[in-house]
Amino acid sequence: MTEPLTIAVSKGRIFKECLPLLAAAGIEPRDDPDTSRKLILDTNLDDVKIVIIRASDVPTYVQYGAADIGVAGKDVLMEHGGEGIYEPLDLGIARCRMMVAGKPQQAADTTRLRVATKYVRTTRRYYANLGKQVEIIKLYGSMELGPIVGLADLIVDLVDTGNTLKANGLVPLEHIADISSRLIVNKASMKMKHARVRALIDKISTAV
Ligand code: PRT
Ligand code: MG
Repeated sequence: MTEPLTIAVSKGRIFKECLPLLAAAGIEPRDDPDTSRKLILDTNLDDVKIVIIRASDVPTYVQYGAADIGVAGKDVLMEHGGEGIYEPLDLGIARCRMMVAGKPQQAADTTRLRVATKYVRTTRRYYANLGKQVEIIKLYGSMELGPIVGLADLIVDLVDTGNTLKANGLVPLEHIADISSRLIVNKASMKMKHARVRALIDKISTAV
C-alpha cells in the first residue's frame, strides 16, 4: 500500500467549510469530529487520513511533516511564521478581519498603550511598522474582556460580524489584515508525494 497522505484540519468552522472542498477532491471523512472523539479520521480513500487538531497547531504539524497538508487561518500562519511550509492556495473560507479594537472613547496614544492579544508576533510587527511603542500582553482567549477590566487599553483580535465587540462595548479601530484559510503543504511532502499533492491542490483550486 502507498504511504498515507495526512491532512491536518481543526474542528469547528474550518472543518465544516472545508468539507465541500475536500469532496471536490474526492475525499470524504468517515466521521464527524464534532460528535466523534477520534483524532485521526479515516476517509473513503484508504491512503488519505485527516488529523483533527487545534487551529493554532496546524502549521506546526505541517512544518515537521507530521501532516503532509493542512488548512490554517492566515492569522495562525502569520503568527507561526511559515518555516518549512508552502502556502499554495487561498481557500477563501472562514473569512474575517484582524483588527485593533478598544473602547469608543479610547484616546489615541497619550501614553504607552497596553495591547492584549493572542497574536503577539503579528501585533509586535504591526506596531513596529507604525513606529509606535506599545506594551503587548499575551492572552489565550476572551481578549474582549481586557479593556473592560482595565487590563489593557486595546486588543488585537479577529472580527467577523462585530457582534462580540459590540456586546462588550468595544469598537473596531484599525484594520490589520484580511483573513481567510489557506491550504499549506510540508516542503518535503511537496517533493516526495508530488503527484498526489499536486492533484489535490488542482482539484481544490478548481472548486475554490
Ligand atoms: O478554539 P481554539 O483555541 O482551539 O482555536 P481557535 O479559536 O483559533 O479556533 P476556531 O475554530 O475558533 O477558529 C479557527 C479559525 O477560524 C481562526 O484561526 C480564523 O482564521 C477563523 N475565523 C474566522 C475566526 C473567526 N472568523 C471569528 N470570528 N476565528 C475566530 N473568530 C472569533 C473571534 O476571535 C471573536 O471572539 O469570533 C469572535 C468574533 O466574531 P464576531 O462575529 O462576533 O465578530
Ligand atoms: Mg475558538
